[in-house]
Amino acid sequence: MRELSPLHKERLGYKPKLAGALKSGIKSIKISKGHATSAVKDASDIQNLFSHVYGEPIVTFDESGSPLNLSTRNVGVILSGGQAPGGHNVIAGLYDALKAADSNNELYGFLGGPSGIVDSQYVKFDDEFINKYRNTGGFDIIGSGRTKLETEEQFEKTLATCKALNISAIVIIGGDDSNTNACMLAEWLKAKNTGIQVIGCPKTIDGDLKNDQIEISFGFDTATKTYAELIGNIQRDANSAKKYWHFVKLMGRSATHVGLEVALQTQPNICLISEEVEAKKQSLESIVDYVANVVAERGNAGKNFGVALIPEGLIEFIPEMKTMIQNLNDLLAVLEKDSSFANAQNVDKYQIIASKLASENAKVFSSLPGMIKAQLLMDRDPHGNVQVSKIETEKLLIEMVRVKLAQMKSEGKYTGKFSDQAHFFGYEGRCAMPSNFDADYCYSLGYNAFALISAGLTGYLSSVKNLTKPAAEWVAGGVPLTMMMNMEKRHGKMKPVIQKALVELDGPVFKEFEANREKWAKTDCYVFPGAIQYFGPSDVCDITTITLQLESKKPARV
Ligand code: FBP
Repeated sequence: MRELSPLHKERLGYKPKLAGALKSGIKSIKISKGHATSAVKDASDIQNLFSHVYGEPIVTFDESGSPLNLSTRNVGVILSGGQAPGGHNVIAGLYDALKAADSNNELYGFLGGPSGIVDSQYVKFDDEFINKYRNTGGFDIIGSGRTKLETEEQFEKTLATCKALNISAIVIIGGDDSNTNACMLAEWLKAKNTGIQVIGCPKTIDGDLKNDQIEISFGFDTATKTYAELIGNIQRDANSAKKYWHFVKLMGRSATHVGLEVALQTQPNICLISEEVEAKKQSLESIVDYVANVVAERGNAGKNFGVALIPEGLIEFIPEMKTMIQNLNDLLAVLEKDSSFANAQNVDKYQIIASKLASENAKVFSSLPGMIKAQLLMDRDPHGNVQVSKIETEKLLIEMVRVKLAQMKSEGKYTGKFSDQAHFFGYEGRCAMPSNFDADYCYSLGYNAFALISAGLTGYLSSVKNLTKPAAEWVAGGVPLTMMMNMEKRHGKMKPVIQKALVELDGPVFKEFEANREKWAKTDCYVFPGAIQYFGPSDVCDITTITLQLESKKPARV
């Protein structure tokens, strides 16, 4: 039996391309500092809450400037939140920089996410360990988790773990919530004068941790290419058999960056954009009308097939649903403590809930099929979010579209036949073998994180920019985490959080989609991207997403 596939074996030997200034090696890197920064919004609140790490400058690595401090040190690393292709390469880049600086340096990996550092569960990396994971997908090197690092007790335990292992810096690889917590930890450790630094790395397939300084989070490239391959295959199948409408829910907890990118890569007949639904205050009924009209128009032209992309987070962007879910969240927080509710049958729970929700919300809740009601009652994640990956929005839409089409048929407005297939693509993409782009980008982010540590910084996010250019032209540096923060309501209280980047309806990516969607709905313009290629011409293997390419042309906001 073979232990590794031929491709896996070959990829272990891939040498990731490093960003320009990092290429000469950790010992030659110099740092330049810019001006003091301020928070993107609510600056005085953020400054008060993060008085020790607030306002630091953006930094850039290049060949001039001040040298780094490469004294011997131990570093710890944590993978936090959902998997994203390339995480192993962040750790490999960090490890290589750390060992190149001083072979006595040690890298510790905390097991199972942030809880690993609190509970002091760890491994120590060596060459043999790291080499088995180079350029591979997944987070299985040390595992991940969604524990929120935020309490005094967790911070005390983190400090104790660091002291026991003589760790002077922690790298947290995570999304907006994890990096918000990284900033809180950096502030706490600095306020206590511990000398322990915290550096974040921007991770999430959702692509919503980005701003003027961070062009894209890692994993988005590989995940969208993986989904685009699968959607392309489905489109070809639909176009061959000509008998099914495929409704595909695509991951992306809140933002529709994944759906939009996949739509641009594949040109499906329908792609719903949550942010547009919210902006236009579209009701569930009007969304169903839109989808049914596209199906009907195609069906009346003899095309009883098509592909519709549904964003995972859609349900929370439909105004009446959003209001109902907020009311439901508050209610469940109270009912959770009531054991008679916890032990009740689902049908009884629905009645209790309907009787306690505000009347408009009760109406919306009661109108949903039992399957969706049950899914809405499932546990929230540690950040208080509904687990949208478990809500079968694609099936809800199929059912509602079927009813609408039957009505249209009875009115003589629809002469076709509707036969459906439902899919959910999410986990299929989160652990794919990283594309060359993600392998290179992640390795650079990890290597760069060690440069930030060696520059004595804390509360920074590792940044690599100019990503649509060849890696030799990428610009490495760091952005203060406080610069990306603002105050938002969470669990009924105002909290400091990294601002999530939703799809901008006046941005070039949505505009490109908007200009084409009508044509894609009526005619069959399907594009079949095929599988990610790792070897071959650079314009096939190294290109990044359409999103990044379109956004790189947009003038920077001041
Ligand atoms: P992160 O934000 O932590 O990167 O995770 C994103 C994601 O992949 C979402 O797209 C999805 O809703 C969620 O994770 C699902 O994760 P889980 O299975 O832990 O609920």
